[in-house]
Amino acid sequence: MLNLTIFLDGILAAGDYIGFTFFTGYMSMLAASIFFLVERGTVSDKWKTSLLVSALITFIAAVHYFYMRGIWLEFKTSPTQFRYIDWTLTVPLMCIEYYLILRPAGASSGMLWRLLFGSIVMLVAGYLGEAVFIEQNILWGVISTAGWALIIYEIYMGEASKVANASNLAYVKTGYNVLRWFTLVGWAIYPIGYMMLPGNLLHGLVAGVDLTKSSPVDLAYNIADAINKIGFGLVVYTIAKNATAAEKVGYEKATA
Ligand SMILES: *C/C=C(C)/C=C/C=C(C)/C=C/C1=C(C)CCCC1(C)C
Repeated sequence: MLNLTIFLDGILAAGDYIGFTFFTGYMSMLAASIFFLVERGTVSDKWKTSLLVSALITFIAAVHYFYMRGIWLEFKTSPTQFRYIDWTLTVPLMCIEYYLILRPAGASSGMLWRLLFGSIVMLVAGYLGEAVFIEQNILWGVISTAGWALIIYEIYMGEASKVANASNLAYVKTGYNVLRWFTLVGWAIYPIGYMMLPGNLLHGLVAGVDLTKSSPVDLAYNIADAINKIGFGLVVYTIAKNATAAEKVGYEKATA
């Protein structure tokens, strides 16, 4: 029954703007996946895995958005389980993306494990606050933020930032700086959305919203996902393109 309704969920009402963002999220993730996969053929061998990972991130999101869109249309509830399954797969892939970019410059696997550890704390605590211990969502939000802080520490002050700074490749440095800006500023949209949950600090801002028809939290998450998954992938793509062009003219040799 549920399977059927997810496919045949029917009507997107004119005023259902949250529904709109689920549809555009789905379609843009799918389009981005095709883009990264096709463009993968235009970068040098070293960068093909990075573009594949970008495509996997948006593709995994596209599949989850397909289901989340159906759940939203049918039941007008937040698809929290699918949301967190998606994040549990895609956020670690973003950590791997950092590792792939910094590995040639000397990043250790310890850096990758620290990023993964921070991600797990962030996502497990977020899920507990949003779906299990809803009454304590502030406490779990604080724990989750500590996990995010570990990631921020690693990429701004830890080994990752030292390795990037020491790299003599301009496109790696510039690209890395943009990527970590996504993780600091783009990712901040998620906790802001979370704080609009009932009982949390920013709920007052959306207190007048009818939660049986709309969901400010999902709106924030959908916007954030589009920025952080597609935008992040495009930065990786730009690094790969610049690197490929530089390799062609032997720039690496000249600056080594
Ligand atoms: C593609 C999905 C991404 C990049 C998801 C990122 C999610 C976060 C940065 C979530 C962070 C949260 C906090 C920092 C505190 C409140 C709970 C969360 C899980 C929303």
